[in-house]
Amino acid sequence: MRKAFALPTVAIAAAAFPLLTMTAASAHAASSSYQADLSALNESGVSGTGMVTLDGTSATVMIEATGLVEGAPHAQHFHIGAQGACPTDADDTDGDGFVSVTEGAPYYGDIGASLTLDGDTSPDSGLAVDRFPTDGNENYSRTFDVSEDVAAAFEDGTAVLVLHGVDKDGSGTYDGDIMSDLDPSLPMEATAPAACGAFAAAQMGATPEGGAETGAGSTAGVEQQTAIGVGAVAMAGAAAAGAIAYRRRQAGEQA
Ligand SMILES: [Cu+2]
Repeated sequence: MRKAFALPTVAIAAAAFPLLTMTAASAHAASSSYQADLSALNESGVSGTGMVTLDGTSATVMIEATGLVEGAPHAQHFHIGAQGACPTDADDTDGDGFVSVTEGAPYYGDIGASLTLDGDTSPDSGLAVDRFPTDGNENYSRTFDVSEDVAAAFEDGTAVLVLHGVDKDGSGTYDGDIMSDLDPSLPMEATAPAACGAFAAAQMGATPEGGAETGAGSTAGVEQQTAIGVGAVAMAGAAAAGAIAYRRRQAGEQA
């Protein structure tokens, strides 16, 4: 019985070895992936996830979020240059009932990139309300070049995803007497942060599929998956061989 199991053990080791080789190769890939889990601010009820694959300064950005104000533009940015963290509703230091962009800045910093639907993505488009998503349930995807500062912020852990715009009084739109700290012609509801999440390096398995069209890194990911598949088949085969050998041995003993 010991002899029957020895062969499958060798087969499993052989199947596992190419998998380890592929994982090592993937670690040298040019692109890096980052994930931000969004937490609600200003009692927005917003939740979601941001995924970024960075290849040099080319960023492929995917955001899925629910609970945003339907039919109203929500500005969204990479904020950089501070702690790489998010405020909480307790950070309403001026007591006006909102955590404003100004009150959040010590945590997440200034705008590094504007995640618009089209056109310019620089900080200059920070309040380009006609080019931001207006869906209550957002599904954003865009690839564009970010500045060296933004790319560096992802690498050093200070990049933060912030979605703005919250209907705090439940009127169905942005309104109210308190005006924005960014633009006094806009209500505070239009610019106050609705959700925030700090980016952290993502696991290989969490790489967004949308990043697959660019770079050698994603190709390596596909190859790695293939290797896993081959390895799994080989292991299943080895297990089956072991089971057959075991049954034969059992049958031999009973006969
Ligand atoms: Cu912002």
